[in-house]
Amino acid sequence: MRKSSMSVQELPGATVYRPTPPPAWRPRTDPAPLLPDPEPYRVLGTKAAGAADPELLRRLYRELVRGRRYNAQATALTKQGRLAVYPSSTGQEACEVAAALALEERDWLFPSYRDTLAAVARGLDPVEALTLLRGDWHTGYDPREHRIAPLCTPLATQLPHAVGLAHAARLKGDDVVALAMVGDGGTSEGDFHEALNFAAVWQAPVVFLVQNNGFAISVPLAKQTAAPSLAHKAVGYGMPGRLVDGNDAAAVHEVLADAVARARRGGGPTLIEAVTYRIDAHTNADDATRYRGESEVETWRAHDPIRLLERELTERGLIDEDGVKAAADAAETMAAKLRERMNADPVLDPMDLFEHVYAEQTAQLREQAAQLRAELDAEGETR
Ligand SMILES: Cc1ncc(C[n+]2csc(CCOP(=O)(O)OP(=O)(O)O)c2C)c(N)n1
Repeated sequence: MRKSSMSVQELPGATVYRPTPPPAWRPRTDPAPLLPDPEPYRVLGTKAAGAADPELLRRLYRELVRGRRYNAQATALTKQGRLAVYPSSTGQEACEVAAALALEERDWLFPSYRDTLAAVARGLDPVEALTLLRGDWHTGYDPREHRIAPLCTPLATQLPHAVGLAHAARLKGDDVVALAMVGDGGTSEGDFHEALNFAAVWQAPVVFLVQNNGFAISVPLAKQTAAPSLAHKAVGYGMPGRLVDGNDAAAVHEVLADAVARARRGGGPTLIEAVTYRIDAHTNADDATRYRGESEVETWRAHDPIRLLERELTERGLIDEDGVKAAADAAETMAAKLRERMNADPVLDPMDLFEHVYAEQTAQLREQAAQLRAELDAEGETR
């Protein structure tokens, strides 16, 4: 077929679309202050570290060490059949711990499946935090008591929940902040868009923390987005985007604490991208060697969150060998207790199958429940 040299605008009868802004049009927000810095914000190893609270740094260190041990223990429990699955956050502990410590007790955490450590660092019982991953049918803890939403497996669905809670709290006059955590892959979900859009329109007190750990299972970031950075996505919604070194616990804590304070005083939401790396495979069910090389992992090991913080503490004389040993010993004690408790078989009532699904059971379910009851009773009699 011969190509036409005519452009659309030259076609006879074609309407030429030339949008003309109405006279009152103007950008409602100056985008410049919303833009993230070109480089991730760092504290450790810089002059800014001098201003960091030594007690906070020591606490972050203890939590990072405990968190790494927790990841290793939980992964080992999958191999022993005590856990169905575990998505490790080894390498990402700084994000996990800082997220938990940046919140006040009255605030809410909305974690993803990878954020067990954040929940534990916020004070959740280490065994209760694993209930869902153990294969139990419920969450294992009372979200309202701990102000931790259930660890969320469907990607990004926790984000609109966080916005709804934060907006409702604001309408009620409660100065509660919601911190919602999501992975880089989760930013491609419609729920991410809807949550950020509503959060900005309503100026809801929400902080979105994206842990950019390089991969969504086997999909690297470059195949996930063409955005200059994930933090830049904030500008399109009209909220500030911040870029932080996700392995620098002091920097993540500072950036999160600023965003939480801003949200609490009515300044609206913030999107934070923490640049980090998932050292372990996606879960125990994944083989990461199929999509990334060991040399890449080694590069990131050199930028390890625990090593970075330990170096800072040691160089400034804020921790000595005894302090390092005490943190490791406390982590070992936690792991031993976790092993012991996870090795005990939970007592489950099969009749629970019929609970909490319908307010009023259907006739069919009542019939099935009666049948199971009879079978269990008969089994009990023959034992
Ligand atoms: C709505 C939805 N789609 C797909 C999946 C399957 N899935 C589970 S984890 C995952 C990758 C998510 O990657 P990312 O958001 O970067 O988080 P990470 O696992 O790296 O922490 C996918 C696609 C899911 N859980 N939910």
